[in-house]
Amino acid sequence: MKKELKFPEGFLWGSACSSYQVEGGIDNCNWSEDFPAGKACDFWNRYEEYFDILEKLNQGVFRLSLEWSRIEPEEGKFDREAVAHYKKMLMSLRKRKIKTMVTLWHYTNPAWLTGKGGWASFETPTYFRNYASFVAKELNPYVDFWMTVNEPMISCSHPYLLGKFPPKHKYDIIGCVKAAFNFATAHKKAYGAIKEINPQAQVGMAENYSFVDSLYKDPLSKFIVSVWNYIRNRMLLEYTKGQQDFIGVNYYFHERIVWDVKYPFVFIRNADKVVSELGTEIYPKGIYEVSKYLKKYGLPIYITENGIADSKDEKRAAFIKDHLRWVHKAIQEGADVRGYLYWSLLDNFEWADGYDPRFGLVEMNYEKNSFKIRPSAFEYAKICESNKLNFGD
Ligand code: IFM
Repeated sequence: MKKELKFPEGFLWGSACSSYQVEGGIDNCNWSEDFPAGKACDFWNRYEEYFDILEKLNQGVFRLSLEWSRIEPEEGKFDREAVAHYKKMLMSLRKRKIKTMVTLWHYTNPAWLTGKGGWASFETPTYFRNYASFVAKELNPYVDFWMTVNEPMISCSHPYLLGKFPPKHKYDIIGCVKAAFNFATAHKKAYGAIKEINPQAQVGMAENYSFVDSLYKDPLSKFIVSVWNYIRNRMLLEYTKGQQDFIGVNYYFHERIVWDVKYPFVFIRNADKVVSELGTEIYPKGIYEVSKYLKKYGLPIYITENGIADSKDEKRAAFIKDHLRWVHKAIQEGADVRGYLYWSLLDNFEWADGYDPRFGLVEMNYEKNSFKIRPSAFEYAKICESNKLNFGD
């Protein structure tokens, strides 16, 4: 049976990327020594070619990030040429009538900030505010949505507890707590700095929200779910209340709390279910649960990331449609979701996992410096163009 799901008028369709993952030539940041990204997609030079693809795929919004280490390569010294380059990128999107979503910080710090203690230092929010203020003065006319920081909770756990991201500390609980506090403070300061320049600016942050659930329904499991849910999905929002104009949702995870001999860990992300190539469970309904849960904040919601590592492009089209079906249901039930940005436009540098995971609507051939639009991208383009989802075709 055919079924058609219409999205609200003006719903934004697009995709996202971040500077270090695509630009190439960034060698002055906290990642470049341990995890050099090299030339990446050479986005810095080839952005016009990639923006042509956005147009071809009927996308109306694009999310990119600014590289702090390019803009402020030395403490207090701002590079006007770098900002002018970003200005050209944003103007090109504008010319193409594509809305711009700009992230100020997506995992990378200028190298000089590492010497100052990075995100575990209480000075960092002030450095961040200065950077935000400089950038907002220069780029304000070309930005539709500002996002201060990307995935602050992941940026506390992975660098300070799990040792996966720089500075690769393990079980540094104090570092982790300090970073959480500093990210929230940095957001608030940057929010204020941008609003000083343009009180009408739309400013938010992108957080990695997870649908937290338990496998068993005993009181202890339920209690752990509520505590973990607070830490994972609420704490930062509560602390920055009144200083977010919209909520940016990056949705990838369904975390179940389990007490079971089969699973030696309390939190599992994959209970023998269908997984992506990175081993994460594919759980489309979670995007609905998260959107419904966030409804209580009374703010517009944008899905600022949702995507799958799928090198053969076998699961991507269904992945997008299945998630959108649940987004649609959340909207029907009152969640104010106003846009969906697929992660990512291009295959790119997936942090500690390097270049193997393939998230792109566009397949990169890094050796040959060439690229090819994947079939799933054209499926997504139909949805972007028609503003609706068809099943049973
Ligand atoms: O590639 C990352 C991105 O930088 C942050 N959110 C999750 C993506 C996929 O793992």
